[in-house]
Amino acid sequence: KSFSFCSLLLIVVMLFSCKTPTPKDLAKENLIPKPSILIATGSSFEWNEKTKIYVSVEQESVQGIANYLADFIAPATGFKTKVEVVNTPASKKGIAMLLNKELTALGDEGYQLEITEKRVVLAAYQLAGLFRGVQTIRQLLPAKIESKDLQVGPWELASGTIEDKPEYGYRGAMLDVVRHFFDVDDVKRFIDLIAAYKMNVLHLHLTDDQGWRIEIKSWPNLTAHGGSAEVDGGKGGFYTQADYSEIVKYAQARYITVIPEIDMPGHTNAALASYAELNADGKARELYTGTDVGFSTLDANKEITYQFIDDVIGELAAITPGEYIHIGGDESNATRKKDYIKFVNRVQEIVNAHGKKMMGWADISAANLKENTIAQFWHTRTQTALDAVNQNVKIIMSPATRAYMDIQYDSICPLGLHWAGYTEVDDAYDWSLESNVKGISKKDIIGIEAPLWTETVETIDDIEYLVFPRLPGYAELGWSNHPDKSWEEYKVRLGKEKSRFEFMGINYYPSALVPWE
Ligand code: TNX
Repeated sequence: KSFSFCSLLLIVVMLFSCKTPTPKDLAKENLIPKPSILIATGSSFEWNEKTKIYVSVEQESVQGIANYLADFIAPATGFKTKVEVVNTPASKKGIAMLLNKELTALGDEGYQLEITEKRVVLAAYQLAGLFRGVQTIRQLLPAKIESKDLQVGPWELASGTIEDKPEYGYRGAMLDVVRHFFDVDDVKRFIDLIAAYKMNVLHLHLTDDQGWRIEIKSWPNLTAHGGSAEVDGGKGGFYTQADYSEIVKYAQARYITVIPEIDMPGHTNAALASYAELNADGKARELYTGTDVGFSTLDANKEITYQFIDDVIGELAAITPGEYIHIGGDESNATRKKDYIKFVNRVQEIVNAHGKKMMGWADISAANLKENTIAQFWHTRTQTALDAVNQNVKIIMSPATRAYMDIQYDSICPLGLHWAGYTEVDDAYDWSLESNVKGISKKDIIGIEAPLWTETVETIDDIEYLVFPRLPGYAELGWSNHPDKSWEEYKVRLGKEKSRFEFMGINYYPSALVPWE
């Protein structure tokens, strides 16, 4: 009797250990952005409750990303994946995460992913590369991995090799937190959404006519008064410096740089309402809740203006680890041209004096720019970009007719503006950074940014509706370098993202141009 029990046990044990891996085709997996090189080997790796993530004893810094991955898969799988520090992670059965000094060719954000039946080895030259690679692992798992609730597996990754790195070093999105204010949790959600598609910059538009959203300790009325309004009479709001630091830290953990924008000399009504002395006539302006542009200006000929800017930039630079401070500079229609030039030249000095480089909307190319300044092209007036390039200034591409996420998809879109036409999902994808402006070529461009202005956007659901499904396309335009890139091919991959969007809880626009599956 005991013999038959033992043999039964043996058979059960054998059945479990001999379970053959499911055949899977890595080439058929849905990846956005599309990776540079992918070789499929037809089998799979199964992540189960016993799988561990291994990091090297000499690379403690990798643990943060290993923990991020373990935490990420926990809700849907129910697995409590252990992160173990060992001598040779890549020799273990399981998931290995390694930094490799020899992989310089991958740059800061590239990664290598090798998946066999026994193990997954993710290697990169830098931590940011490991983080981007983790997003690939995430997309290789079934879409339900995104669920916050427990799901039934199996959790298999198709086997093969991926070697991947971005074409452009700057891939960002902008959120206007002025026209309508969004709290720290909304911004974190926004960060998570852009991180999933390997973006690396969050540009925060912090000040405008309707509001001032960042605490400046030396000028407290900017937020006390200037922070109290928004478009259509809402109560506004602002980030304390501690809130801002929390956002920066959250972004940093996702290898995303925050670039804060203080828009000037135009788009400054909130500041002009908060401090009478900043106005040319010495009289404080009323708070503004409309959506006009181009009516406000700081006074380029008053010394207090520069004292003010020095204080603001000084406080902001001290809590901003990234290299850049964005000074706006757009639509300064109420500023005389010679004043505008004088103003931008001086603000550039101030930004540099606080150890930062300046970034501005390409309108700033009217001034004398330093070569380390960056110009963000947005307007249909391409001359602004050409003037910047003629000063050896590099360009970020944000053409309003292609990359503005606040532009309506079509004429019946319930949200958004249409001053730059309509931008359906195919228009958002079917262009290239290099060929958008005649006279500007690849060497002049450091990347792409998709801005979301929020005149019509009030909730995180509104944000998601305009951002998705356009954003994955912008991410791919900045990351992938496929000569055969086409909307026809891309739209199929985008359509397959449907269930992932749903498990992520994204309120996306179900464009009729996409074959949603
Ligand atoms: C123009 S784009 C602006 C913003 C508006 C946006 C609306 C730019 C640099 N300035 O002030 O919100 O259009 O699409």
